[in-house]
Amino acid sequence: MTEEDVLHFKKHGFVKLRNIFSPELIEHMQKLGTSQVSAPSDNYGAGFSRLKYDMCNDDPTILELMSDPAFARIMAQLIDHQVFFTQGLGFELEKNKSTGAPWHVGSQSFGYQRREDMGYTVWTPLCRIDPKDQRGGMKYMSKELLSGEFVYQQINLVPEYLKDQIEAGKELTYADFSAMKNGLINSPEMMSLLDHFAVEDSFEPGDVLLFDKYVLHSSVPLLDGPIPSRLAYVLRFSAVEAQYDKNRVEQLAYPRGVFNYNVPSDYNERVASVDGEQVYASSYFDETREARTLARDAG
Ligand SMILES: O=C(O)CCC(=O)C(=O)O
Ligand SMILES: [Fe+2]
Repeated sequence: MTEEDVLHFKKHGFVKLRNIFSPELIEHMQKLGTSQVSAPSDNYGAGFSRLKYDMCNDDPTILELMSDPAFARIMAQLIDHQVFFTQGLGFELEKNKSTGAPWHVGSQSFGYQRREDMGYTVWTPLCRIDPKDQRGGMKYMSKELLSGEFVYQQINLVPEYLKDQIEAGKELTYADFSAMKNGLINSPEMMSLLDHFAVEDSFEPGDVLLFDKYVLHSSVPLLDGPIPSRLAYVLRFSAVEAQYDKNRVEQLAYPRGVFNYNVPSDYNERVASVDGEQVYASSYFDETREARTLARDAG
């Protein structure tokens, strides 16, 4: 990692880092992934062939990584404040089939914290990604050009609007809700605009993309070629000082009841309970708090 990487991350909100994870760890993630991802059970995540939320949130090997001096040092150089590992996820794209996730921000994965609290993702594809050939990676937008922070606000307007519409007798479907939520940044015009300015990197196994929660990003479908499917292992991190946002959690949960769909995780409900409480201090983490915390004294 170079000084340039640090500046790139500060400026754009994302940075691709080479050779971060060992072949052994990649193999471990592959094993975890292959055994745990499963076909989406309903609308949520339908763009993926298989996915899994809460994939090994407490896996000992993954937790060991947090006290790995080299990894902790890299994260500390890039991120200005103390963070802790919250959640693991797996996303699989099938060749010539899966569309993955459209343009979005981590409004679900960081749904438990306030909009202004920081969250970070380490996205790790478990196979080679060549954006000039078979593709299958991700594309992302520099925060300097367009920050996705407004999407957290926009999405949080939807549940109350939905409720009022339903109370006024409108019949709404999951598709209507989905369009209200994702339609704005995935309209043909906005998609063309984002696609034009997006960055799509190449990856070798062991390389990662670090991005913060305001970075707009989208899956890139896996095209024809020798790789049958692409699995990515995803680590989420939260700032230690982040506070529980109960209203956000309830807003996110509301449409689920209405349209009877399942988000593949109840993490946001479980992780804390009192509005404004420090998530890191919640009893949910009593057993593993130390193990999840990235050391900052590693230099
Ligand atoms: O792997 C993908 O295609 C999507 C991953 C993603 O959206 C995320 O990690 O936040
Ligand atoms: Fe995402």
